Amino acid sequence: MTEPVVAYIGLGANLGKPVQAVQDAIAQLARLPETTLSAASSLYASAPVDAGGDDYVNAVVQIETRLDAHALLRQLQDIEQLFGRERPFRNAPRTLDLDLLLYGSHTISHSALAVPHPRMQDRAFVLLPLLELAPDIAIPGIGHAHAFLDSVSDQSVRKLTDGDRQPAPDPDPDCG
Ligand code: PH2
Ligand code: MG
Ligand code: MG
Repeated sequence: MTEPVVAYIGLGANLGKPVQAVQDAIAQLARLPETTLSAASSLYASAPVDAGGDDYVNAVVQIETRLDAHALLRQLQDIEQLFGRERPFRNAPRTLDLDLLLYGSHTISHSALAVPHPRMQDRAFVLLPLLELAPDIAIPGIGHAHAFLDSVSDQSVRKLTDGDRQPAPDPDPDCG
């Protein structure tokens, strides 16, 4: 039996109900075969980068998996389909995007799969949740993730709180 590999998956959504989609997708990732979900970051709201549409909800999860990288990618694409993902044009708004960011310390350069995910070090919506889970993580061939924080500090990303996720409660009738 092969040793499990620690991998990181980026989640993003900005169509439909993005908070619900990201939460439900994390539950789906926890059910992947030959895989354990070991950690999930907070949810973040982020302005679209190189894309249009509404703000995104983003998160990162850490898994330990015995799936090889291509089998894992197929599983991620199946989950995207389950959430009604359509691809009308590049970086179109999406109900759910699951990106394989890191697969152990592997580098993969294949027409269907590039790992580490290209441009991940340029995106605050990836770096912040990733560093929440793994403050010392290095991006193979690129460098320590935290070294790129300064260069993305102009990107708008904020951690979601419980208040962002639930409808506001009814006003208290006793308060005036
Ligand atoms: N994903 C993209 C393009 N731009 N911007 C934000 N804020 N979050 C994303 O997940 C995102 C994006 C392509 O996958
Ligand atoms: Mg993406
Ligand atoms: Mg993608």
